[in-house]
Amino acid sequence: MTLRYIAPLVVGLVVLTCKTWAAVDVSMEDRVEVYLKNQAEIPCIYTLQEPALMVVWFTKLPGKDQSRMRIYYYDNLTEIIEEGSEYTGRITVSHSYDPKDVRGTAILTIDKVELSDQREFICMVHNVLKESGEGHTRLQVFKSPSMPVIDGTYTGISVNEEGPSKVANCKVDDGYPRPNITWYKNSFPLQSSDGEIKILESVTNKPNGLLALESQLFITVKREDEDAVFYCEVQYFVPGASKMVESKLINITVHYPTTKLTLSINSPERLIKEGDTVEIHCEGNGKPQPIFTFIHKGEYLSAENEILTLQNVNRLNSGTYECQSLDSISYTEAEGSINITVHYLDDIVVTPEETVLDQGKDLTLTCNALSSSPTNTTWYKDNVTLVEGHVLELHNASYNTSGMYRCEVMVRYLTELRKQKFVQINVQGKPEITKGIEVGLMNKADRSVMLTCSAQGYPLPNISWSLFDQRTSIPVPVAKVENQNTDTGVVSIISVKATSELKANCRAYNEFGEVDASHIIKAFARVTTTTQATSTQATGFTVTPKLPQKGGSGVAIAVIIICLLLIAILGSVLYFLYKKGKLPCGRSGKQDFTKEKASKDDIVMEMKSGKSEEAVLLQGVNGDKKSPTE
Ligand SMILES: *[C@@H]1O[C@H](CO)[C@@H](O)[C@H](O)[C@H]1NC(C)=O
Ligand SMILES: *[C@@H]1O[C@H](CO)[C@@H](O)[C@H](O)[C@H]1NC(C)=O
Ligand SMILES: *[C@@H]1O[C@H](CO)[C@@H](O)[C@H](O)[C@H]1NC(C)=O
Ligand SMILES: CC(=O)N[C@H]1CO[C@H](CO)[C@@H](O)[C@@H]1O
Repeated sequence: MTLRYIAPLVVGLVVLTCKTWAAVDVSMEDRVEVYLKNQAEIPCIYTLQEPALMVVWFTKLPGKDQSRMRIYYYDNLTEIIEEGSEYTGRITVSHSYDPKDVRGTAILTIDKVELSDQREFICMVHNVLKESGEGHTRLQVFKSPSMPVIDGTYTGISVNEEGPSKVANCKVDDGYPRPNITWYKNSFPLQSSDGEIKILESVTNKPNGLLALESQLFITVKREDEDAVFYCEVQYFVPGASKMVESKLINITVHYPTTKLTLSINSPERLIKEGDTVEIHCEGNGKPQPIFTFIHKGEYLSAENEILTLQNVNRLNSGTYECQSLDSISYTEAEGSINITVHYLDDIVVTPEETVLDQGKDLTLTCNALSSSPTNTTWYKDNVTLVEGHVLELHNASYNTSGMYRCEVMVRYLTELRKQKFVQINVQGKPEITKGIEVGLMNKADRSVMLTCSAQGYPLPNISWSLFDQRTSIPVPVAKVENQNTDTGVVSIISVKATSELKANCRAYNEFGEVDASHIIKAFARVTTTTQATSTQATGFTVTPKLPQKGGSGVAIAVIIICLLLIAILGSVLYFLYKKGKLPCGRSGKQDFTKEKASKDDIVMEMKSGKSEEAVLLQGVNGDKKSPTE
């Protein structure tokens, strides 16, 4: 006997000694348990003074007649295993006798136990006096079932179903004897109860004698069952024990009607402005989601079921949006709504529209734009903030007050929503010449200079030029005039050839009056090729102070130093001659000398000006070429 078979034989069995008041005392186990296809051993123990004369094993046939069939015979001479029985070739009996204990044992071993072996086995023992005694053991066969297979109802079970609905199905196969199936919901076992829970079981006897068991669970589904966990557990007997196995866990889909609708906007943290795209979501508290309908101002809107998309909204899209639903099973109606405000900012209106004012006058400008929400208004001029608020007050208007003003309106909590408007303010009055006549650089090639006259005023002044020869007072024709309008005035430019001393006059006028400025243009030195340095020096002294030649003063200083040296040499020669008494001493001689010196210089003319801003002849010598006008 291997250990494997001892265990089921011994464990958990009630061992009954079959004490019949027979001549031979035989004891057997009441029941022997064994797995299908395994080997079963059935011991038969007798008490005799000598080994048994004869041992016979019978089986009791199933059925009513309870008739016995001999399967084995033994005496001290022969051992017979009955031919033609289902045990032929499958059974052996081992005999032993222990004289000390006066006890003998005959063990029946059955190979490859079948379900049909589950029956009673009888052992009959004869003593030498041919008296007998017998015992019997029932052989019990076991087969563990397959793992339980669970299947839930995934299509969705409505809480509105009348009575219990099928929730799950649990199957086990090939077990023996009949296993039990127990259902669990959230770890609590379920039992059939009136109306709430129904469990249907069906057992199938298979041709091989094994059993298949199927259990169906029906419950009256409630809403909270959508979170419940279901499983089945199989209990079955094995030799000497009972075991249980759980199926995997399942959830079920519960359907319940929508009673409440919740509406939301795709980005609720942002305010909605005109031009935005808005998505309104409608969600029911039921399952599955019902069919939704959206209504705004009494009109049905087309939506992609739970989402209503509003493209490029405007202020007319503001208001209450209703969502309605109808449950297709329970016909439960539900309703919800949401309010939407589409913010807007209209075009800016600036008052007064007339923005021409007289010098010295005051003007109050207001800037407003209709909006759905509080706004911030700011006035700017040349990108400098003037005032934060609707009202811009201009006092004591001057030409500096003229210019382009900008008003910006911004929705306070929605800064992307902003608009601006430009306003040109014109201060009207008599023209003003801003800088007098400005003289440009000399063009060496043709000795021309540009004269610029800038005037401000409104209406924009006209500028007219006139030129006169300073000596002869004969008018000189004015060549090309170039006028440019600025924000607040006019700039007029002419080009003159300064071949003789000229007087230029610039007159600015409009309907409020006129103003003049004049300027003396000195003649320019002619540029000669032979005495470059001298002529340049002369130019430096005589031409307008804007002469560009940087080297002029250096050359002039060098020339003066040379002259002074010549004078010193001449002086010493004269002094020598005077000491020698060769020359008469008198002022006339020196004067002659200086006249001669002056005539040597190639000076054509010297500028004279009635105005203080004119260049002074000898300024260049002191290294300060700049005139006060610069
Ligand atoms: C199955 O259930 C029955 C009745 O409750 C019980 O007598 C039997 O022992 C159970 N079987 C198993 C294998 O647990
Ligand atoms: C207005 O401005 C002018 C010059 O800009 C100034 O002379 C005058 O005092 C100002 N008047 C007032 C009332 O400020
Ligand atoms: C300025 O000149 C324009 C044409 O050049 C003329 O139409 C306008 O009347 C003049 N304005 C005045 C104030 O003379
Ligand atoms: C060896 C042995 O025990 N032989 C016995 C077999 O049984 C007969 C009676 O049936 C006896 O006489 C033998 O002694």
